[in-house]
Amino acid sequence: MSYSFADTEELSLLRQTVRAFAEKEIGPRAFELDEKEEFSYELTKKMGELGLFGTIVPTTYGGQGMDYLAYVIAVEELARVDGSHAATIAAHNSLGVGPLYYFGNEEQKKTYIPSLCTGQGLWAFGLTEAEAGSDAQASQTRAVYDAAKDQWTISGSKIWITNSATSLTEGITVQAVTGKRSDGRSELSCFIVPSDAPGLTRKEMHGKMMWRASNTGELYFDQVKVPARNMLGTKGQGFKIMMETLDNGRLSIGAMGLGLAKGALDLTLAYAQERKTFGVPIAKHQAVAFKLAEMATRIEAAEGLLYKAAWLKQNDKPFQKHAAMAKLYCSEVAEYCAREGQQTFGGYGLMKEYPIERHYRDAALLRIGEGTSEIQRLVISRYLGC
Ligand code: COS
Repeated sequence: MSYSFADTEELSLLRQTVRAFAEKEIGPRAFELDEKEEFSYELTKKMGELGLFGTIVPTTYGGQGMDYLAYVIAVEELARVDGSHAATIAAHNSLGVGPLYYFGNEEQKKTYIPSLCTGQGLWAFGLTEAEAGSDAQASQTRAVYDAAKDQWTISGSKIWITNSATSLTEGITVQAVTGKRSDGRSELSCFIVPSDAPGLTRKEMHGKMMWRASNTGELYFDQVKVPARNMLGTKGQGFKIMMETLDNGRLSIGAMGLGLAKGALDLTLAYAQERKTFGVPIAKHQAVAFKLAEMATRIEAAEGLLYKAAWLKQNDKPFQKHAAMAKLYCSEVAEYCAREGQQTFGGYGLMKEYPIERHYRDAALLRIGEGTSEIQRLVISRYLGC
């Protein structure tokens, strides 16, 4: 490991534990779940038992009290074996629990967070809409206040929301327009919406090329009523809550990219040492050896960047630029390693029963989800003062 701060006994033990779990429990089921596009309740429960829910939440709210580096390593080890299960954990921790923990008041934290730290409950992040993706301020979902009843009525829809359409989903943090700002832009606020709220319809989305065993939902809000105490943060703070949550989420996606890249390298190296052409293992041909060398070098650089970003975050230093860089670079390295790995596997790399094929598909999401590569470049360039 490149950084001594990531090389402690505790972190090594955590890595070994999550790796052993992912290889033993997830690996053997990943092909079938991907094929059937099935979210596994059983594996989700087991990931809960392992302590992968509520990772960075302090133990006072029922969480595991891990630091960010530990969390990143846990996500990385899951993604090394399977993107879908890493996605369930990454989305739940950073996008689900994150806003409740960082922006919830004491009562909200005590009410909602403990059951989300066990694997028995999931929470989703309701930002994206059909017409509001990269332009996240363009939400059309509206919330109207009724002073007589001291409640908000939410109408609209959300799309591509991870973990939102399972029977474990306890609620969603929803960004909605609550008025107009003096500069003419929409005033955006966030609401805690329980998944059983009357008027809320949650529908599983199918037909994804990647992360096929992770749950993705479409949400429809037909006059959904929530009491005023369900506002998260203050009126008009919604967009900042969403943006800060995405800053943290970028560390998770970086971890997924790094893990996927490492998984692709491990698979490719093992195959290249086994498979023979022209009388020798293909790893002995420079055409293949150089690919492996390039993959390993890019992985080392990605790891350094991601761990630095996580270290900055956990030490309360500005980390947002590094998080965007880590998300951008790790997702590119993941795609590179999956593609070069697939090339090395030749025809076998095109067959579904070879995990490298799944890595190749799963990598595609990383440059699109939680802010496209273009958005990361926009964010980084703004930090440079462009
Ligand atoms: N943290 C806190 N506040 C932030 C912020 C951040 N990271 N980024 C922006 N803001 C604030 C700004 O300070 C500004 O505040 P004021 O209204 O008080 O001036 C406000 O938010 C609007 O900022 P800005 O004008 O920069 O917003 P833009 O509409 O230009 O959008 C981008 C900024 C493009 C970066 C944002 O829309 C974005 O991240 N889009 C991608 C969304 C995304 O990742 N979606 C995928 C979700 S998958 S889970």
